[in-house]
Amino acid sequence: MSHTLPRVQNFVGGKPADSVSRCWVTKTDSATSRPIFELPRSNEADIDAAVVAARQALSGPWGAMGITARAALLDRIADAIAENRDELAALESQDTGKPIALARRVDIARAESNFRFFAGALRHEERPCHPMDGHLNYTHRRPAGVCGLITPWNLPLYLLSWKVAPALAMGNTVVCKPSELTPRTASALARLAHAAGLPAGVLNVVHGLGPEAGAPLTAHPDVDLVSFTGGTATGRHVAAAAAPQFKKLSLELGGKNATIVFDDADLDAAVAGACRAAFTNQGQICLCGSRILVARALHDRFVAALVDRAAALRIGDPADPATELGALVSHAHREKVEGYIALAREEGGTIATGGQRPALPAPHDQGAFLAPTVITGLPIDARCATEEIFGPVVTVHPFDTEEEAVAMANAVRYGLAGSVWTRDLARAHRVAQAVESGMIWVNCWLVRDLRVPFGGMKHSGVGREGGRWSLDFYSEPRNICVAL
Ligand code: TXE
Repeated sequence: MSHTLPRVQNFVGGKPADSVSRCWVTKTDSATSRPIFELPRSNEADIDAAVVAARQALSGPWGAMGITARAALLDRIADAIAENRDELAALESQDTGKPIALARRVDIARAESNFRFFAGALRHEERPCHPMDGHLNYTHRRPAGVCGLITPWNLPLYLLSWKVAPALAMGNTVVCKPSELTPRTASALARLAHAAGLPAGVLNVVHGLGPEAGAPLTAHPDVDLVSFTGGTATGRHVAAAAAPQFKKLSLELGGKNATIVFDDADLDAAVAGACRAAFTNQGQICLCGSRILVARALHDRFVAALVDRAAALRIGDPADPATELGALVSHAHREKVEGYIALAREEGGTIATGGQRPALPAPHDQGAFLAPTVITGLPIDARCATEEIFGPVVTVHPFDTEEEAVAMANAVRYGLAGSVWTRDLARAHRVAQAVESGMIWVNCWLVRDLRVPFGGMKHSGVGREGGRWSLDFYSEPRNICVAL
């Protein structure tokens, strides 16, 4: 039977390729419910071919390329992303349902700066030297080898480039398995990187479903390193597959991050920050502040102001540059999020705003949209207040003391991020240090410097990436000791 939808291809050994199975998965535009393209349903055989290509490329011209040439190549990839910004933003917006303005401002801009940053990091890196009496130690780096990079659908090119750029900077080769929901910018990156001069086999992309294409990549005996960003449940499978083979492993998993607002906070700034933290990217960012803890004296005023702000967000066509909130990534994901809203009602919560599908004109009346939702009155240990919902839903809880706020923030299995809003400098530091999370913002949210460590505690992940942490992770730092 002939097909009518465009087809995305894998990219293996420097060339586009169909999957060995010749089977396809249909991708639906979540903002309209229309099928838009097909992607390869790859399996173990495709992963194997990509790993073979990546292993061979390690010893080809890529292996002989020095730091200066590699850094220049990363800069050329950044240039190519910048030159193709509009096309990439349009693909990302349609694949994810996110507003085009967000895709341009955040996703594609950040993908460019990931390559730019690691080009600079490579050029300016200082390596330790430990002199002894009569001996000299110095640190030498080898590439980790073939890297398996598995990425999710919420920030597709942003998160993929966060892994690919440092992996290439350190001289590795990579096999990428992007999310089956958002494959197109990964294929575009492979094409642009090769046009920029990346040798064949260095960057391979294999599309397909997690258990069929992701699982064989994590378990492949010739893959030296696995970097995974995704849900905590999948992260457990990835860890179980990688651990017996002693692969280097980095896991960036879910979060249930607290936004803590004290009674001395600048209310307007705190409400604006909490609203951004709750609803950016339809609440589908692992760093989103999905639980707001507010000093009791401020609670009612805070909720009223948050409700006004949330209800005013412009929701609709992701391709409209004025849109602030787009569609969720899929209809199945919206059902999951709606299930939590129903559960919140059962758990005794009050829906202060949202909770329903917005009325939109065709074709977006068929899309997976959901109004930004603020829930109050839930116990802090309710499932909606402790499990990752990953949608435009936030719960608000009052607290009485600083100690109680910290205890509430820490009473979840996650430990990724959070924010503290107060004018009391000493308290800001105390609380930031007491909250169990990899990252804390004080009077701001999602301000990112690419040099700082990024990663989670508890069930939010294992390891750190960013700046020198990425350089360490994507290489084998070795000590060489010389008798003088
Ligand atoms: O992600 P998965 P899903 C959370 C969020 C969301 C939940 C599930 O709560 O509701 O996870 O989302 C690949 N071996 N986050 O199911 O499954 C998969 O193909 C190897 C938080 O969409 O984690 C995709 O490429 N790989 C998160 C990638 O893993 C497997 C972002 C992520 O998909 C695999 C996304 C397997 N067995 C969701 N199964 C964050 N930390 O930002 C699937 N995959």
